Amino acid sequence: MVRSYQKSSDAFARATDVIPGGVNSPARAFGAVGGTPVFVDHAEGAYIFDLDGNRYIDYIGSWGPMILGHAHPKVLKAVQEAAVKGTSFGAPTEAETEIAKRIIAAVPSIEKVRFVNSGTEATMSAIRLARGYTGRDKIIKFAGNYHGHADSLLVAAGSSAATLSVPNSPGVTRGATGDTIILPYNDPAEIRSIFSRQGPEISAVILEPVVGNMGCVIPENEFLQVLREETTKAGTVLIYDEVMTGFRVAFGGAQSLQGITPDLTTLGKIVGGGLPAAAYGGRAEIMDHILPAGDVFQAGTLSGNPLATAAGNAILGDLANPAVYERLEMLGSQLQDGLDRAAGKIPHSVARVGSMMTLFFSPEPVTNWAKAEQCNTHQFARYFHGMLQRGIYLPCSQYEAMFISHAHTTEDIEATISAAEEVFADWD
Ligand code: KE4
Repeated sequence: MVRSYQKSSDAFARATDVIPGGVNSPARAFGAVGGTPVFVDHAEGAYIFDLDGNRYIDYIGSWGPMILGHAHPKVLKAVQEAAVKGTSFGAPTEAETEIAKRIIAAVPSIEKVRFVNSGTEATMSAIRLARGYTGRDKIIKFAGNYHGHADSLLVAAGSSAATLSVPNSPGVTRGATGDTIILPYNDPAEIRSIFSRQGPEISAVILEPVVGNMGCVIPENEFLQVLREETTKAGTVLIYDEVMTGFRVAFGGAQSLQGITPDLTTLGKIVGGGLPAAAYGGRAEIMDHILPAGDVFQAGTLSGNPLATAAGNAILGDLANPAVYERLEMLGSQLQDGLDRAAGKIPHSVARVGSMMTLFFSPEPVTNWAKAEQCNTHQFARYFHGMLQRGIYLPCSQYEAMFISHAHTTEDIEATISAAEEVFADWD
């Protein structure tokens, strides 16, 4: 059955008249795979339904938040009960204290936490805090890691040996990026080298502790150990950007799997249950530098708003059950094995941590951005559309992770594997 996308195509044409590119975030625009995005009518559990009535097994999950599945009854009930009491006050509520306590209980490295409205705000604030706390300007990030669109993080490796960076977007000034150093991911020697030369100047290192934004890339243990050792030695703030991995790969985030204690952690996506919410937290001694406890400025009209905290409290309450992550691991392992088998002799690798994973069309395992760039993105686009036609909704880029939710069933996983087998069957 060839699916019709006519209503989505018409909706996209109308959207592009009034919204740049027809979307409110570029990740949604199918730019990397071609074609026009499907417009969603509604979603429930593991499924989304487009305007043309097509049902898809959803592996985007709103790019991470939907770990319990769409329109989860507990989340809906919590939001509805909160909404009738008012949608925003600009004044403190006890729900904010409750969700702060839940996060602190789940992530031992977090002693105090501040809520904001997006992962971008969380990472931008954490970096400002690290700079205010240390009195230093330089920061380190890693090629292929994405931390939102704050100016200082919109950088690409410069012409030098990956130490100078240049803006990678018009509108970002050299002043904004001049203190940002880019290193290759999973390269302990580069960390040792930069810290031997510039350690006392470096305020913070920020990383994705399991990368989602070049596809799922897993850190090597030595890389993490050297990072923690060198940042501790230099008095540099280690920021674990767990916007994607927080409550995703484990209830305590990637840091709980890796035995690393970062100084600050950023969270997002899942903590708002799909509503706009994110957070940054860490050692009280650092966090107490944030206004009004301290003098590092950060503010937000809707930060900690009652709808997002209601949704967040509901979803974190359910995620506190270890059985949730046992099921996600079982489903993830089943899908990884099935996709790996289905891809057969096509050059590929599958990387997975829990319920986030990526099938790379790569000649070798992807451990950093240089290797990720070798992926055959044309093959990915062909795979993406073949799966879409068969009712499987994958992230629309080779450089994004796919997510399984607790609402997915083994039948969904089997259907996904069968679809992949059909897609690959006629590849020469
Ligand atoms: P937001 O500002 O989009 O809430 O969060 C930024 C961010 C920060 N840190 C990490 C590790 C992230 O993955 C993100 C955002 N992730 C992308 C998907 N890879 C969001 C999708 C989008 O931009 O539409």
